[in-house]
Amino acid sequence: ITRQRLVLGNWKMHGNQADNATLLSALAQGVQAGGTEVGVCVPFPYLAQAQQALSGSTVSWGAQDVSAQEQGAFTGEVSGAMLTDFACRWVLVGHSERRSLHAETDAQVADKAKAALAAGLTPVVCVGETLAEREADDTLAVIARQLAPVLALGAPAVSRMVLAYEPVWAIGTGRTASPEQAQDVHAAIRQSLEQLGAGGVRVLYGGSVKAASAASLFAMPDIDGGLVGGASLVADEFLRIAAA
Ligand code: G2H
Repeated sequence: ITRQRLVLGNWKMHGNQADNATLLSALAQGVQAGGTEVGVCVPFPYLAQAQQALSGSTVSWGAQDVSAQEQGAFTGEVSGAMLTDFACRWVLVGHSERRSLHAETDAQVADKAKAALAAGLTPVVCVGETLAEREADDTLAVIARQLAPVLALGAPAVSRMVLAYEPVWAIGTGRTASPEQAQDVHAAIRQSLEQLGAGGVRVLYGGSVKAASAASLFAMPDIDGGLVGGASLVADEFLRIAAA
């Protein structure tokens, strides 16, 4: 199977209308059709701006979280249907910052992925171990535990997702996993996807990806692209990562 390369930006809680306008127009102009697929996951208030700036370009957009609920009395939450209302393609679910700072459980992350699919979005399900877990040699067990409720949704559902491996110790720390370290985990994830019958699912690497490190990471056989935080806020850097 050939899996189309994908590079997604995760702006996290950064941006303002003026800076976004510059960044989005640089991306709209800088990404050509036919190569690596490129998208950005922006804060909720800027979805309309992203939609307006990127419509007609080859760059897609999405959000960084979604409610597991369809609608109702859930103050502060945003539903999948609201995201598709802004023509979102992607939504991150289970980013480590959501898991650690908002106590999202593996089961809740799977529920969010399911809700995203039901709304017609592509969930990008993030998994990854902490430094303590890696040092205790628990990496693959942690990834398997995090993925279990997601894989339990079954092959037809999982086939419509993207996964992202983001070692927590590499996030925003400037410390990237080596291509070999990342590949080891990606190979294990790939194996579980194949066992399920969802081998076509793309698995992105995330964690301090920079233009300088992107090419060697993306050269690994089971790394299908990147989920890029800090470096996605600088048009030039992000475009160089997509080109890698
Ligand atoms: C990991 C990544 C994007 P950064 O969180 O999701 O961020 O590239 O800043 O480590």
